[in-house]
Amino acid sequence: MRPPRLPRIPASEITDEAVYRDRRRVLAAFAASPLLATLPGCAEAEPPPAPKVAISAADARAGFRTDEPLTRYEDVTTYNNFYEFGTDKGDPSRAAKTLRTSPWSVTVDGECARPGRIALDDLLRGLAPQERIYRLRCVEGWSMVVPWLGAPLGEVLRRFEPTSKAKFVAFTTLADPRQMPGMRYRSIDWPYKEGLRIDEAMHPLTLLATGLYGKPLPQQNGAPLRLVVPWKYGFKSIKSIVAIRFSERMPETAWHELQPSEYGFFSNVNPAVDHPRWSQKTERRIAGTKSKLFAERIPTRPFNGYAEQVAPMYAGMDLRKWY
Ligand SMILES: Nc1nc2c(c(=O)[nH]1)N[C@H]1C(S)=C(S)[C@@H](COP(=O)(O)O)O[C@H]1N2
Ligand SMILES: [Mo]
Repeated sequence: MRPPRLPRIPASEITDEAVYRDRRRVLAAFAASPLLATLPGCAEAEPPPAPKVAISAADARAGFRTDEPLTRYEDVTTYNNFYEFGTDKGDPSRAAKTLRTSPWSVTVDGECARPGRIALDDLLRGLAPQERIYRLRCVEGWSMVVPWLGAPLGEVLRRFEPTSKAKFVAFTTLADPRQMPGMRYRSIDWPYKEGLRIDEAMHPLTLLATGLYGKPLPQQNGAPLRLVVPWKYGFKSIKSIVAIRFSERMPETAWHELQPSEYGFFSNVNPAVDHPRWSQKTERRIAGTKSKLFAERIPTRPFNGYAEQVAPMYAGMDLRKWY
């Protein structure tokens, strides 16, 4: 039996809808869609409460785990940004099912002693998946708490022996129009690109995720391999990575290229610096067990609450300048 179709939520309940529609407006090729996204994945009945996670003092200090309520699996996997599969939040979970994630290989090159194309299994060989419970703060003003599985990016990168010229690391998403229907819109200049400074890439909080909720990563969340950089706006957490390059120069990134005045290279979460078109002081936390998409509005914290762990990397930098 098919579950009954859920009613569309009134616009008044989704203030953030305006925000992401507004962001989407910069993508010139799109006709403005008057439709609200359908509310995905919400059950009729109240689901059982999320299990309370016990975290050690050491993990809390490192920022590896938070004891905030987890966002429900159903929401983490049906409320997505993955423009290669469409720009509505429900598009990726519908359209990405056909993304072939095996076999998968990653090309690593640039300023390193051991470049090459490597199968995913070899890339991660010997690295036991670690669980990290991170906040994810999208630049649009919503946030989640996600239990990821993955390997610290730094441990993976070290295997390629970056040289002293490797000041930055650039990442590229797969770009296959046959598998990615959203690519027919010339929204982003595909492939999606992201980058980190080398110290950010090597930071213990930076994760190469392969799973969530103890399961392999669903396609819509960036299978089989995606970045998670919890102190930066979500768009830095690039999905379905096929290439990694060490470089001496700061690499171009997809959102910066599209709108340099709105999306910088660093993009550290910063409530003191508004997006040119909306405030970043607060966020809607999608969490808990209530059958509603947006939970309460909470204050956004500098570096998304990871200041203690990452702020020293930016000492002396004018953070107001680096939106
Ligand atoms: N390749 C690619 N990676 C991407 C995106 C995208 O559109 N394409 N969207 C980004 C944005 S804006 C966010 S907020 C996160 C969302 O991750 P999630 O869907 O797993 O929550 O993925 C980021 N990574
Ligand atoms: Mo985002």
